[in-house]
Amino acid sequence: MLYLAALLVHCVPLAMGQYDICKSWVTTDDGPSWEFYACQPKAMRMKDYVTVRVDPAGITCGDPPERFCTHENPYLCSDECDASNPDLAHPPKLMFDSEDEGLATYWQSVTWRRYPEPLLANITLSWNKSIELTDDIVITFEYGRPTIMMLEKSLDNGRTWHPYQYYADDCMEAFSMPARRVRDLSTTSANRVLCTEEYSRWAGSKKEKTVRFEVRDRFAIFAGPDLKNMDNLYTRLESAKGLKDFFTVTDLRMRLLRPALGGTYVQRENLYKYFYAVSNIEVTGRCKCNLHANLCTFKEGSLQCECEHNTTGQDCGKCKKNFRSRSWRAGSYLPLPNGSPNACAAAGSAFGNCECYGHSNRCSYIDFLNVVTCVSCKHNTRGQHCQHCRLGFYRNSSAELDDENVCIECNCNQIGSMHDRCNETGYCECREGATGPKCDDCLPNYYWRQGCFPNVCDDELLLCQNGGTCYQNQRCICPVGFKGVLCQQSRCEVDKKDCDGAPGAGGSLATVALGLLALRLPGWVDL
Ligand SMILES: *[C@@H]1O[C@H](CO)[C@@H](O)[C@H](O)[C@H]1NC(C)=O
Ligand SMILES: *[C@@H]1O[C@H](CO)[C@@H](O)[C@H](O)[C@H]1NC(C)=O
Ligand SMILES: *[C@@H]1O[C@H](CO)[C@@H](O)[C@H](O)[C@H]1NC(C)=O
Ligand SMILES: *[C@@H]1O[C@H](CO)[C@@H](O)[C@H](O)[C@H]1NC(C)=O
Ligand SMILES: *[C@@H]1O[C@H](CO)[C@@H](O)[C@H](O)[C@H]1NC(C)=O
Ligand SMILES: [Ca+2]
Repeated sequence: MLYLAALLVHCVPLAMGQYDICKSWVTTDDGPSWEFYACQPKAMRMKDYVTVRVDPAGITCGDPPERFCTHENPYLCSDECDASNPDLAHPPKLMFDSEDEGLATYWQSVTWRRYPEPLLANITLSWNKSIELTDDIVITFEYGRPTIMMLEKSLDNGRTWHPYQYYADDCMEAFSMPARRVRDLSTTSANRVLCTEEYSRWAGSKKEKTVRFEVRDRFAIFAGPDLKNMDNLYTRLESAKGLKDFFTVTDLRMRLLRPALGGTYVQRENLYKYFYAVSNIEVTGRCKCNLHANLCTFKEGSLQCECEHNTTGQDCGKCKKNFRSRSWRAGSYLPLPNGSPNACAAAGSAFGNCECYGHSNRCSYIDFLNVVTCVSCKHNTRGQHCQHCRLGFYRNSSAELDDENVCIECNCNQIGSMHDRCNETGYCECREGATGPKCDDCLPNYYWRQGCFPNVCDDELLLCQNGGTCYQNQRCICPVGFKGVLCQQSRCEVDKKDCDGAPGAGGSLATVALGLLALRLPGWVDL
């Protein structure tokens, strides 16, 4: 009780915000020691760490140089884009620079001179790292916002993509979706993918420049309008299935599908005023470190969590070697306010002194044997400490005991082997005639046919006689007039009527021929 009281006094960290520190040095009755907490890195301006790709090739203006005009000045087409002139070029990197006071710098697409072919462009942002969004994504368009666009996200470094939000001046027409607003979502629909008309209508190109993905409005569903009740948000992020993942991305893609039209229909006689121009893309978020790190650094071109709690990996997604006495778990925001670190533990440490080599999360006390044993060992292990392989599996000699690959399936051939168990080097126990580590081969002088059978005939010792041919070591195909396993018996030897009763001359001719053959093969009579 005294010990507990001491803990309570000391374990509240001197935190500036929530989940800021991963550990602190505290003094208890047992002396000083580390206390561990769930922790996460601070939110950052993610555009500083992004790689961008603009598709298709040739969509960026200026190669060859071209003129464009604006919706405000549709017939004064004196603006010029020229990729070879730094003052007139509009490369993708200008979406991520810091804007000086005054003039905006922007990426710009070619104009819509190919109308009515659609003017399509993809802007793909990649971090090569899972990011948790903490604020709105804000995309700033100069000269008007697209009338149709889509935001997509990937969670696996661009292998698969999912819609994140649809934007159109008419959602029904563009995407067959009803228009919705994020502000109208409820606690049960906070992670709904919707189509919004709020950012696509023409309002004059200078007035409304931004397109948003509203992270704050979605957070506010749980944390209140000023995000004051973050505890409630963190509780929801922990408990509502898929909510945390909804705000997690490794990549984002803006699919620009139709440019600003200046509030009217497309005027074919002046297509130089239709194009995309993006001056800034603001993405605010934090590295996803599974609540095992409070620092995230940019190393060798990628963001990397500085993992604590004896975890490792880009997202602190696994336990360090020799710290796998239980399975890896993400830290938890709960219980409030410090959460649970769910740290990885050294092999042989705590956990009721029951080592499970990371193959089980649970131990149980067996009363009548007076032992503590691991429960439901995973990765095909078994035993009190999950230290053995299940029957039908054998120990992977190149893997540590705490490796997920520690047990390899025996994979014995079902027909060739006695059972599906094997010895420590993976050798199965073979039935008669079978061989090989998995018993899927036959010994010499055996042939495979749903198992190994001894050869009936072959080319060496068990030759077919009297011109018979050996068929797949299984039987001799005998010429007319002979029979027996090796064609060793003449039919007329056995049954006289086979010789005399044979109708026509063919039969007797054959007998003569075979007789001659027999003369050249002394010894056959002995058989
Ligand atoms: C944009 O990306 C989507 C997939 O997310 C792809 O289907 C489409 O072809 C791309 N468009 C262009 C213009 O590259
Ligand atoms: C992505 O990050 C991983 C881990 O930091 C690194 O090994 C890999 O080289 C990076 N890939 C690219 C394309 O930057
Ligand atoms: C991680 O391992 C080190 C070295 O054994 C140990 O001092 C530390 O307490 C461990 N941390 C956690 C959170 O278990
Ligand atoms: C044995 O373990 C090593 C190390 O984990 C692993 O790379 C290898 O794939 C495993 N072998 C088999 C056959 O599973
Ligand atoms: C496993 O069986 C094979 C074949 O019988 C044998 O060569 C090997 O030495 C055995 N390994 C062990 C560890 O017993
Ligand atoms: Ca810019």
